[in-house]
Amino acid sequence: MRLFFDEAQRSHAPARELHNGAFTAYAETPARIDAILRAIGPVEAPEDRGEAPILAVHPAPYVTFLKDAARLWREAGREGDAIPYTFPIRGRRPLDLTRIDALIGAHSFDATTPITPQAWAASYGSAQSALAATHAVLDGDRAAFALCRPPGHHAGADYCGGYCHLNTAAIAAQAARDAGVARVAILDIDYHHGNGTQDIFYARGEVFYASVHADPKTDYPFYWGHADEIGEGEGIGTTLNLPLPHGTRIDAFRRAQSTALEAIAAFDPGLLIVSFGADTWEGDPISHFKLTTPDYAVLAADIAARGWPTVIVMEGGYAVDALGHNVASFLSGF
Ligand code: SP5
Ligand code: ZN
Repeated sequence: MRLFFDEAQRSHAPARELHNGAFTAYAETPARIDAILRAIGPVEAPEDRGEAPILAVHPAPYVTFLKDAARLWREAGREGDAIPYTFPIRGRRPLDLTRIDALIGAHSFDATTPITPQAWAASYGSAQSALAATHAVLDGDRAAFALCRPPGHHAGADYCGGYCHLNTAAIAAQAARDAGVARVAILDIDYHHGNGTQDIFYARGEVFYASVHADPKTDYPFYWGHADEIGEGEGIGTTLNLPLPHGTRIDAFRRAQSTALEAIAAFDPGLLIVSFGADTWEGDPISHFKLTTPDYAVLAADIAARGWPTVIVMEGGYAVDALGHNVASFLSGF
């Protein structure tokens, strides 16, 4: 299987994040990259496909904001990473925002996703890795892996959050659509619901989004991922949410994933994108499921058995010492 990663993805390294009311060490650290590389072996740098496939998902003003935010933060006299603290909640009218404090709040849904001077370059590299894996599969490979870090599934078309700036799975899905694949499915098995991916495709019928995740009644991102969210308009029936309780082990997780795979099979996709998070692992420091390292090979084999051309993009997973083994176990199933 071809494996893609761009060295620029290392550069984004926030110092800290707001966690339970205090600042703690940032969980989505570049050390995650080395843990994965050690376990999966040599990777290829992606070809640079430019900004067009990113702009096919994310509006230009949002991309401009990501490029400018750290500089505007500095110009406002601040040190350290840009962090939002005020948000235009439901119903605020569109405004011509220029102050960095206003811009960053309008383009974020949480205060846990700092924007460093390197955030754009790293996220751009992550998106290019996802695109390279997508094109490998479009060109005939059975499966390909993109070591996407920063991750992507919490980023909406025009907002960041959950350590994500650009939605790599959505960029991959849109690239596949633009290459002529009529129906694309996304299976999200990160611990957290992929609110950004769901939002981007919520009203679209040609991209199916299925997610197995911690119940948003108890877990981040709280406002998305409930079982009654099924899509809207043209997209009714092409969103499937399967929330699970704390303590979930492989049997219940595997059953939920099979439910998702059955729904995807009925949709009959030409290509599958897997948003893979290893934060479902039993020792993950920020999560509450109980999957083991060998379980990931089982889940992957169930996916591979369906026979769809498959692009795997990396999402979360914060137990750095186990992360490489968990990713390698998952990839071994293909
Ligand atoms: C891609 C992904 O898995 N994003 C997860 C974002 C979860 N954010 C909410 C939980 C915050 C936990 N903060 C842990 C800080 C450790 N120092
Ligand atoms: Zn996660």
